[in-house]
Amino acid sequence: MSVVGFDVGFLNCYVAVARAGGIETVANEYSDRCTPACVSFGPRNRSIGAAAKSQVVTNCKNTVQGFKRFHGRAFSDPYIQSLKSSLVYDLAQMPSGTTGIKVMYMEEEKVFSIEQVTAMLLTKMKETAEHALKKPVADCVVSVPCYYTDAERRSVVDAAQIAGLNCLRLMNETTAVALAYGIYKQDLPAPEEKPRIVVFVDIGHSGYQTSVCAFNKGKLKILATACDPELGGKDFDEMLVRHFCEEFGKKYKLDVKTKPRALVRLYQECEKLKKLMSANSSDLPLNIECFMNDIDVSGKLNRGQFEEMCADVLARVEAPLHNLMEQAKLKKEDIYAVEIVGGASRIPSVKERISKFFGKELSTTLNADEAVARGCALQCAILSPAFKVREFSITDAVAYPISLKWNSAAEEGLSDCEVFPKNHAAPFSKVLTFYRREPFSLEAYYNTPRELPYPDPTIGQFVIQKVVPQASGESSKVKVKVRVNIHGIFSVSSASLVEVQKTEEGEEPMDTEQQATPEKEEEKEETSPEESKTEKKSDQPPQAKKPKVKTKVLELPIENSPQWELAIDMLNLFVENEGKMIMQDKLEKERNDAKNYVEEYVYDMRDKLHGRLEKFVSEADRDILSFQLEDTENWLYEDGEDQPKQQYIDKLAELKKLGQPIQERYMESEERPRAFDDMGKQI
Ligand code: ATP
Ligand code: K
Ligand code: MG
Repeated sequence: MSVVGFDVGFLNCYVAVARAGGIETVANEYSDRCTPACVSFGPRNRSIGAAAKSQVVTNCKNTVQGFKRFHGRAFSDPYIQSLKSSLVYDLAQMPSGTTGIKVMYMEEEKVFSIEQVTAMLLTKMKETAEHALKKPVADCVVSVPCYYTDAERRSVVDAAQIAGLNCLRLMNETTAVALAYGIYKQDLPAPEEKPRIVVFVDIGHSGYQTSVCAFNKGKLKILATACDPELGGKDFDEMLVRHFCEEFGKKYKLDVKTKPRALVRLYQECEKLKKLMSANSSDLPLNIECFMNDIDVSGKLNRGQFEEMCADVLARVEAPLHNLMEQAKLKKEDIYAVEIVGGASRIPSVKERISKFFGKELSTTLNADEAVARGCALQCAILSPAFKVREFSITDAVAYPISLKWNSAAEEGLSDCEVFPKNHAAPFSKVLTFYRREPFSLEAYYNTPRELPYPDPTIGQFVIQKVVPQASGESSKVKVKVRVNIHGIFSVSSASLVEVQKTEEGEEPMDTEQQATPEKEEEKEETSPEESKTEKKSDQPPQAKKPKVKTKVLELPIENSPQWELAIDMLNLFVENEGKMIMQDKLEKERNDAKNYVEEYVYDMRDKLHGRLEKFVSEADRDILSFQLEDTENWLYEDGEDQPKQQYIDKLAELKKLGQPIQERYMESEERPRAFDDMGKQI
């Protein structure tokens, strides 16, 4: 059992783990707690995270960033098509119609699905967690934006599986933040008291999420969420890039947009400048050497000018806040605190807007970068039977209203019904009743297409199979359980047919009211958001006056076809391929390490031969070894630059054959006087 939380950000990822001391965010191999969401493909291996980010400029066409927004989207999606031209790497269509990326890897052109790319990132984060915990990691909780649709969520669950992870929950980012906020609070109102209402705002690189949450002792409930999936730090970068492209166009006659490499560098410098401006309101410089055509460029900007050019972006901060308060039907006075997280929440003018809207100071009690990962790790700890944490119940909210439609039995065309309205508690199950003689199909869809950050409102098709009439020829009562599960994904989780076996008076049971309206649903809401234990398998408890009915419940198979589902054989293939690529990276690392050992030995021995080893080697032997060291050094820069691992191992052994005896003589002479010393002490 591992207790791990992963914040998979658009730009920055964080890993938090639970250890004896509590929850902590852990650092990667560069001693950095932030791992860039970046994967770079090379002729021999992949680089992931910080190592990949350092190749953004040098290997720009094969280094992918900003792929979080490709999940669960068709390649033909207008959004993907509009993004394509602004990316320095290529996209491609997967056989299933979803989005993939096209790169050169192992000297071949390869297309990877978005699930595979995110899996690569997760592989890296998994290693970071394993290194910290010193044991294998599988169980985890992964964050997703609260505005993610079903298809996007399923795609992330698949990515986790490809990385060999067992994702116990996909957690909405703002809900993770709410948990990180609430679980340690000792002074929350008692369960029967008026809850404490807190607004959470997360503004990252790509998205802007807000939620309003009600806290009582031992529980939290998300009341509403409102988002702008297209507002974040990147939009501010965009404005800066546009500004400097124009300026450099005039000043240096450079067309930056034509050179991907220059553009990537400009983005990097603009992001740095934007961060500096958060702390500094005076004029700040932007200098790039050898920017394009060997020209050095420079410019400057201050915060006032920055805010002016970002006026349109800043104007979008308020709308989701309005929307949030309207949905929750709350007044500003009801809000106890407004907690902000996410990197872009550090921009002074963003903070100002939010603070002004609520008419109060913002709280920054949480770590703006790590709160999401910490919340995920806390959730994982709660779900893990092996870990003891304070009881805390988490009720999330459905992001978009979900409806079902079906062909009515009476052949009156389509019927439909909203099963989960917006902000309905989740996870949650409901039981619907249908009267049918034959198999039937349900289509689930989001009924507010305008709200969706997605052109296709379809969630999926679900066919209830093996439905047959009763022995009497009447329609059968079919109970269908629909669910928004712990990941926030809709499913038809089970279906059963109630078979009437016999009645005491030999009569058919009549439920006239329901028979008259065969398409009417009977909804059974569970009191607890978790799977209900009280649900009865067969209804109609025997009553004295009514004929006695004996029923048998038959489970029915369901054919699930969620939109953009990754086929199981593809998933298995991706799992297998990820394993192969991990192995390839490992081999390549070993090869590089073996090469580095040779290099280190050459430099180390050369120094020592003229230093402390000098007295322990004859002049003739020293000359031979010196010559060999020099020879090896030259080899490393020429033929030896790119050789199989064994070549380096052999080379090192060859050098050691001469070097080792010298070192042994030195060690011996070092040891001898010390041995005498020890003996002296004993006497
Ligand atoms: P998302 O939540 O959209 O998936 P993310 O989690 O990767 O993205 P964060 O790490 O929360 O995003 O934030 C990154 C953004 O915050 C970047 O645009 C970065 O430039 C910006 N940022 C970080 N620090 C500052 C700062 N001091 N001033 C201004 N912007 C900042
Ligand atoms: K992040
Ligand atoms: Mg984030």
